[in-house]
Amino acid sequence: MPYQRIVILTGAGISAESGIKTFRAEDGLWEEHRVEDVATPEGFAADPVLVQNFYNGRRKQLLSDAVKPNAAHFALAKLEQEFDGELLIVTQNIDNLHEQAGSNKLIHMHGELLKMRCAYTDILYPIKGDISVDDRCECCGMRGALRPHVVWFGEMPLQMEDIYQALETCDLFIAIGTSGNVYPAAGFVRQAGISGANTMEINLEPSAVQSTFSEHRYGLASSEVPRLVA
Ligand code: BV8
Repeated sequence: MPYQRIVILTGAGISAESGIKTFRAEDGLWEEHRVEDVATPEGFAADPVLVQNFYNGRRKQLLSDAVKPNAAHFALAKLEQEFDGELLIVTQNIDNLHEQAGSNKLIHMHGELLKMRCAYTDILYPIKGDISVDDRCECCGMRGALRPHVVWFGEMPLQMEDIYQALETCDLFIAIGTSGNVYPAAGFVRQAGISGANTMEINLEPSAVQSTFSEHRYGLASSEVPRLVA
């Protein structure tokens, strides 16, 4: 590859073939719930039990033997090992399949399902089970203080400065498995283009921002990504 600095944005589509539901497919996550009810601070305040159960269910599925990284995750981990330039994966996903596949240079801009956070102190804790509204927080002893370490709508995504810095200097930007509906992630391709980077969309179908990409590859991530990395 003639490139030196690559930024890769991944979305729910890269984990679909690992058995994790995407958000906007007909059998998607949001079909069962209104986003406002389960992925906003207001929804959490209104019904913390519903929201904790929504994430407890997704955490249980992620930790089941049935959910493993697929060929797309492994191809990106191989790229990180073999590429002699700078590579950064920015994922919108809260699963840990990139880590399981061996990727290290990774930013979870929307948080992580296997971490919880004290709503008062922002201290993070690993979590492999359920979070209950009755759980007492270790750091402040408060009940109801523990929330999923997940960025909800209306909340600031994580490590935005690091991401914008990488977008300003990259010479290749690839988006994999994202519908381009959620900002600021959906705007990264424009940012990369302004920096003069080549931009490529790999998806099952054209995304909402497909016209901003200079290259497009449509198909399953598990076949298109290994082909790209080969
Ligand atoms: C913020 C964590 C301020 C929770 C998530 C109006 C206009 C513009 C913006 C806004 C607006 N009104 C409100 C906003 C802001 C809002 C937003 O964008 N709303 C949208 C709905 C309009 N954004 C926010 O609130 C964000 N915060 O803006 O703060 C700010 C801004 C800049 C700088 C600082 C501060 C916070 C958004 C984060 C919300 N949290 N996740 C959880 O996971 O439960 S978002 C959640 O949905 C995911 O994390 C992901 O980001 C998003 C889903 O998107 P995708 O990953 O793309 O998944 P989707 O199902 O949509 O698509 C999957 C794609 O894969 C499909 O295209 C499919 O074809 C493809 N696919 C499927 N299978 C495969 C495949 N491709 C290849 N192979 C396959 N096998």
